[in-house]
Amino acid sequence: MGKFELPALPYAYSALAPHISEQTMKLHHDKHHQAYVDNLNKAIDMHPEWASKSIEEIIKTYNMAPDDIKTMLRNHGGGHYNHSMFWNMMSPKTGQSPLETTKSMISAQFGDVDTFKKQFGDGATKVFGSGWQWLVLDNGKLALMSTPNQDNPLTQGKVPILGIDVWEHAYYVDYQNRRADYIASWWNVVNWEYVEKMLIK
Ligand code: MN3
Repeated sequence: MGKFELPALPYAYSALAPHISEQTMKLHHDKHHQAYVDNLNKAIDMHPEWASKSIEEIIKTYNMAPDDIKTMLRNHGGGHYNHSMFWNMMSPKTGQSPLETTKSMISAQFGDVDTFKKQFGDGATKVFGSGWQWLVLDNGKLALMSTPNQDNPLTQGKVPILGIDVWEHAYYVDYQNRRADYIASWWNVVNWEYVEKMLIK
């Protein structure tokens, strides 16, 4: 039984290489993301009244869930939601630049794209342990934030626009402990077309 399913990767496992290897993508998608989906479904099976909720509703309201599944919904619901986004935030069409609306919103908030990348990268470097760095919409304005573990900005009423997974499982095979190198290389695979769609909708 289970309502949530692992979405297929929107490109080949090898499509982001050399920035992210085929091996990392296979482990990350087929093992880690699958485990979040499986554990989320276990939680739903324990309290089937939660089966009618969308993943977004779960992320926003897990705090109201019964105590025995609250943490499962937070961690595994968040894991499923974060990774479903993350695959689409990257593209095999490497070397993209921010498109028109994105560029002007970034410039308004951060000065210019390079300054934004520096601040986002600094935030991603500083996430202690496992977590995510995000670009979010907060009351219509772009802002940076990080979240621990598999928490998502949506829980705090912010809209995630772009995010990087800085759990070691996202980069250890390719970069070992060099998180900063992973972040620097990750910019090559950012799907700025996705970001633009998020900002103009
Ligand atoms: Mn991950």
